[in-house]
Amino acid sequence: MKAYWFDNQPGDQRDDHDSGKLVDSDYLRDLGILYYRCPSIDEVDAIAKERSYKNRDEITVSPEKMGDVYEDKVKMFFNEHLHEDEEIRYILDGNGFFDVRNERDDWVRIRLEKDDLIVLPAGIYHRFTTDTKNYIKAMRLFKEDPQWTPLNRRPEVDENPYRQSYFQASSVMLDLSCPPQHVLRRSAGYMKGWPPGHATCTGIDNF
Ligand code: KMT
Ligand code: NI
Repeated sequence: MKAYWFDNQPGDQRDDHDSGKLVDSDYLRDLGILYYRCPSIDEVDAIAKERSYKNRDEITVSPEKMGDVYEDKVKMFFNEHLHEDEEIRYILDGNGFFDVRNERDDWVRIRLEKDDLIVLPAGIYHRFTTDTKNYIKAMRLFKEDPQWTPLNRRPEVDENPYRQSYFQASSVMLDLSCPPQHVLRRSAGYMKGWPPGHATCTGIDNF
């Protein structure tokens, strides 16, 4: 796993788009994202059990497997969307990128490889793409069936109750007086966990 700020440069979605500015796993946690390295399926099963997951499937995203619909599928996965439930993705082979939005709508790009597992919280806006090797095999784990649907971003989805609760939880650390180029520091009372503690602007440059 490697996480960094998306460079917002034009080009193929499958290019790295690496701004060179890393994002650490504490920051991912503040967004409600959990990351685990799972060299065996036992660890995946344990996480799934603890978080009450009931369903799973496997998907191979590649031109070999998908044929003519591959390009359309990859474009579809790259539409910004959310789910009304948590989603777990466990990478079995190949590589891919999950892009996730922070509270300011900046993109964090998370590059995943074999044995990486991420948990995306309900209500977080995200999108997915393969990389230039055009191959990933992943296990998708779902809590329930009905909420598998991706809800593409649009004004009424911004008002969705799952979006609203996610946004409120993740914005706890947002100090609106802090310009984006400055580092936010969490309050002394900050406890590890979700939602994160309050934060204040340090006046120090981010990058
Ligand atoms: C998603 O949520 O966009 C996906 O599940 C993409 C395919 S999983 C590698
Ligand atoms: Ni999704």
